[in-house]
Amino acid sequence: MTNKPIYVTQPSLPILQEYNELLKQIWESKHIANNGPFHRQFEKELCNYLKIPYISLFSNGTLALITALQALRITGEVITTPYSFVATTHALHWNGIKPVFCDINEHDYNINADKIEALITPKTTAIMPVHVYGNPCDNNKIQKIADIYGLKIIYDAAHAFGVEKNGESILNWGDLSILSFHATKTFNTVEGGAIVTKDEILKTRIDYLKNFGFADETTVIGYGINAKMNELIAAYGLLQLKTIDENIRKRQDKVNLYRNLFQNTKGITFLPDFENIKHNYTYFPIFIDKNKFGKTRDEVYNLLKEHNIYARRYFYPLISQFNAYKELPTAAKENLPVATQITEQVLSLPLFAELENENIQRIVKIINE
Ligand code: T4K
Repeated sequence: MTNKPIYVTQPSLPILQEYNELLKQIWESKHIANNGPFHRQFEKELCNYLKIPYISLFSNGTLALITALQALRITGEVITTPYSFVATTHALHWNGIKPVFCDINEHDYNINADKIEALITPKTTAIMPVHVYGNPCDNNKIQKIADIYGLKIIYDAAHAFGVEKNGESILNWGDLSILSFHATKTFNTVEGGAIVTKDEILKTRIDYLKNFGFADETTVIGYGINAKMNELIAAYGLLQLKTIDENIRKRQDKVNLYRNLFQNTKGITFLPDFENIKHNYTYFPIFIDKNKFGKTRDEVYNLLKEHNIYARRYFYPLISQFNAYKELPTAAKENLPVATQITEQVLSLPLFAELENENIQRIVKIINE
């Protein structure tokens, strides 16, 4: 144990010598971008690992979200959650779509499916839920509403790499799911992202759109963008797949240790493992009720900082509280009572595979005392 700063996360990296070997191959072939051999292999291996039929790789999760909305030609209004990273709603804005904020559940902090229907208008074309902290949304209810009203579903599954329900990937839910492979995620490719689809033709469309819309040298099928993953990143990702299971196992041990150490702390709650779910342990958020705990979330956040420990308030403020969105009719706090309460209580504690148990004990001790 040292007194080095401890951040909310620290990326796991592939073994440098192994990466050098793959880089040598790239240097020899000179194929460094645009659907090269490592890119194709990475897509194939991800499909196997994630138990999904098709995936399109992206340079980051935000561009994957923006492109997913383009691919399905989503317009008008989209119902989404305010309790997420701001990229979720920004992707709507970049498509000229009006976000409609729906409150979250009290048990998992995902979009409250019972409140979606009341927000549907003639302009609604889709629902964009987020599997926040990798905990699966209530897909059955959301899909039923989408079917009745003829809406598309795009899951922001940025946190949900490898998450399964009853042995099946939750990435197969809805029309499309997007992933983030950012440095701060359980599975990282430095930066990166993906769109998961069950439809081969839709995958082709997505692949065209992420490459300027080019279907061939002279045909452009739409307003494409450049959002491709390059070969250096795809090779890095292939190596990350070798250690991801071990990485998740280590994270699970850390989460269990935190849970044990906090089990008798009055005023601090955390999310459980949910039944029949294979979790990926990307975050460890705690929720601090100041009336029962005696200190506010921000007091705890600042106290940890004094000890060189940098927890993060994922997700505070709510997206609906940012200047860019706060004037929207559904952004009012009265419409979002659960999200408004949770955003004031949340603190994501440091969690990564190499985090030492002694440091977890130290973090909990600082908070408990
Ligand atoms: N949808 C959702 C629901 C998302 O959560 C996100 C991203 C997206 C969409 C968009 O996906 P991407 O376009 O990002 O692929 C981070 C990440 O940048 C972002 O990817 C993530 N969600 C969000 C929740 O968190 P910051 O601003 O908090 O990250 P940063 O740079 O402050 O990093 C946190 C800590 O991690 C640092 O204090 C130290 C450590 N760190 C970070 C990096 C980048 C390292 O040790 N090494 C590193 O290289 O946003």
